[in-house]
Amino acid sequence: MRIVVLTGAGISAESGLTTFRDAGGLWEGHDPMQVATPEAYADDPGLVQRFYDARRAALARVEPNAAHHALARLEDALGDDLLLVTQNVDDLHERAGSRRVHHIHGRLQAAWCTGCDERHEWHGTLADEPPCPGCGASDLRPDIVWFGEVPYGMDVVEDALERCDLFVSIGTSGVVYPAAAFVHWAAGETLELNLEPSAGASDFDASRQGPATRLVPAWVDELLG
Ligand code: BV8
Repeated sequence: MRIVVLTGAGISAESGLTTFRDAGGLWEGHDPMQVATPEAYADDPGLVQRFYDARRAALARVEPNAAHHALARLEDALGDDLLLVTQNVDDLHERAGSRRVHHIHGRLQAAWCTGCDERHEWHGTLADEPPCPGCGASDLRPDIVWFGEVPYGMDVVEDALERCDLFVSIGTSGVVYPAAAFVHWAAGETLELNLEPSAGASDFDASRQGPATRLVPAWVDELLG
């Protein structure tokens, strides 16, 4: 059975990471629509860099939860028949043991040099304008897909959705595109697992409401028998 799973900020909520919406529309005290854009970065790079430095530092204080671990177990069982796509920029799927994680919105722990275009694993800060390990220029930005920028690997995602038997959306409000359109691209059955019905809940064949740490392990156990 070929499955595509999409996760959003809701799967990391019970690990203690603020979601986009539930934070009362603020991330680390900032309006994400004001901060997660190329214009905001051009306008005030220090503000944007400090915003991401704070979220990157927060990763050290949180752990993956039962939902992340259940998806790692699913990957062990399905191998390449599972494509795990995430909108999240945290590393909790990887730390739970998932090996193939498709970050369509980039990752907090990566830096992108706008000088030489190289990308680097990055666990420290960027607001202090460190030199690029490749070219030495102080042109490193967060390797994050901002609003108005093109998400990563959409061809792979689109292809997997067109061939899947099942598409499962977990912990996402369904307001950010193109991820919110995946339910329409999926060839197979569609299921939403979310704390509350998302904006696109009615487009799914089935939906279950509750915390991800309860819903996801139960769904994986049901699937694997
Ligand atoms: C693109 C990185 C073209 C940043 C992010 C109108 C005007 C302007 C723009 C647009 C527009 N219409 C469409 C657009 C395009 C725009 C967009 O969608 N805007 C929205 C706001 C309308 N999209 C883009 O610009 C994208 N690029 O379109 O390029 C293109 C298209 C196709 C192909 C090629 C090119 C780029 C979007 C990427 C933006 N970057 N992240 C960062 O993280 O700092 S998006 C950002 O929002 C995060 O990724 C975050 O994940 C996401 C919000 O979504 P969710 O993950 O769903 O989080 P949210 O808080 O909203 O929801 C959490 C859910 O969990 C809730 O439903 C809640 O109930 C649930 N939950 C909470 N707790 C739990 C739980 N569920 C289970 N258990 C729990 N315990």
